[in-house]
Amino acid sequence: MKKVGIIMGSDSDLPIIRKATDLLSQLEIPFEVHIYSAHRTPDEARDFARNARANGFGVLIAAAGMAAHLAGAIAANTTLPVIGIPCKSSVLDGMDALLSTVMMPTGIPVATVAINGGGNAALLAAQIIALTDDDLARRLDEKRASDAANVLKKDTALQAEFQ
Ligand code: RP5
Repeated sequence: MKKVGIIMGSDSDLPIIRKATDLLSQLEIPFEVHIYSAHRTPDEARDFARNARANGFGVLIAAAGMAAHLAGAIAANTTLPVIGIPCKSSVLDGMDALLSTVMMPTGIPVATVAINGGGNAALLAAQIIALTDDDLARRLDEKRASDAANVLKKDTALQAEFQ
């Protein structure tokens, strides 16, 4: 199975990334996690992206906050699909990172998830890997069914409380 590569701009982004790594582990998808910054370590970020396909990755997830150029910089150096996670920082509530990540020029796409959307980034990566992996597709179907059953269980509890 192809690996998912996760890159974050700073270790301060780790709480958001944990939502992704937890789900990837649960779905039995191999992954690597790195701290490379578009601004602080641009050479390492570029080299990781350029070598990612040859190194067995199928999808890359890039998470960064503030002037978040990481996902775009990674996408500029690979034709693997890149999923961007805009991270909320102490000012501007993550709108800075959202716009920096989502507003890519034509030719260099970044599939941007919600601010702090580590969970959906992992699920989207899993869905891309599952295009060529039927066992993973089945695990994704099972998770959907299990998530839906959990919501309906909560609805049943709510009906009991308010009847
Ligand atoms: C970005 O700046 C990082 O992705 C992080 O979200 C933000 C702040 O980084 P630190 O100052 O916490 O290292 O590059």
